[in-house]
Amino acid sequence: MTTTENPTAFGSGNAATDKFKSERVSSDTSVERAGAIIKDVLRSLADVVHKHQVTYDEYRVLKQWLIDVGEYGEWPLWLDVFVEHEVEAVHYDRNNYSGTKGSIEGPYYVEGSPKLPSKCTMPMREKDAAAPSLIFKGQVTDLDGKGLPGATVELWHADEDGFYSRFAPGIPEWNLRGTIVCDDNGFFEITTLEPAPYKIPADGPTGWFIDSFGGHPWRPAHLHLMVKGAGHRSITTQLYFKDGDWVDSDVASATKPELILDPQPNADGVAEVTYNFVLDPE
Ligand code: MBD
Ligand code: FE
Repeated sequence: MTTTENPTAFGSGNAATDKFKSERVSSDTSVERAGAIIKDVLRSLADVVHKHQVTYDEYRVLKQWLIDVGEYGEWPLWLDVFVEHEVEAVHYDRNNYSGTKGSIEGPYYVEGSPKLPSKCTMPMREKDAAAPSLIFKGQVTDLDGKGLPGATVELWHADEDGFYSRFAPGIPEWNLRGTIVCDDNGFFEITTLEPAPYKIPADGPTGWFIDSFGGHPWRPAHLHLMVKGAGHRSITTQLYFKDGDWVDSDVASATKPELILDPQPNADGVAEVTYNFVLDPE
């Protein structure tokens, strides 16, 4: 290919929708529970329509926008940005987790990333290798601080331009994605790069939605993680960078004070940070 494709809302949206559709999800929700939830959703909508005296023009604009979100494939994006953090909070509380805090998965996780040894460098292009490196290391432990042998740390994050492999054109399939297999004491040491903040695409319905109320479209720079250990509950979380842009105003409301990294230059001048993951027993 001789031309460079630009990422579009339509492209990343539909890639996320295709990925999600391939998962075939289900839930054992009873008819009674579904009825209770759906009635409350409709009651809340009714309250909004009356409270704000919503007009027919506004209703039709909503209808068009809902159609657009679907056509651009942006339901995974919109829902994960505006709704998932509430579901994640309920999940963490109702299951009485007491280890490392979770955060939202977001639309860009891909299962089955290549396995990497406990000390590794993330798959990256020359262009990524030229960006400032980050050494991210730590240990996966149980609640008593005992290392979990062979725990896995799945890591995925945006590149230095804020784009994710698989969801933006021209990036190798598993770029900046990997499943790190920890050593016999649960330790890992990953060399990667500090990702850029993520901007919701401006040329699609999620971007228009944010513009319509004068919001900003940014997520702070972040690492996505899924951490698993035998006999322990998996966690999905994210880590952010101290004093980074948008850490205090994430469009996806997914930051937590416990999830902020503060990398410092090591003896070689490379930014390095240690973060330990604590998993609850099953
Ligand atoms: C992201 O990178 C992300 O993590 C979320 C939750 C939503 C949109 C883009
Ligand atoms: Fe992300």
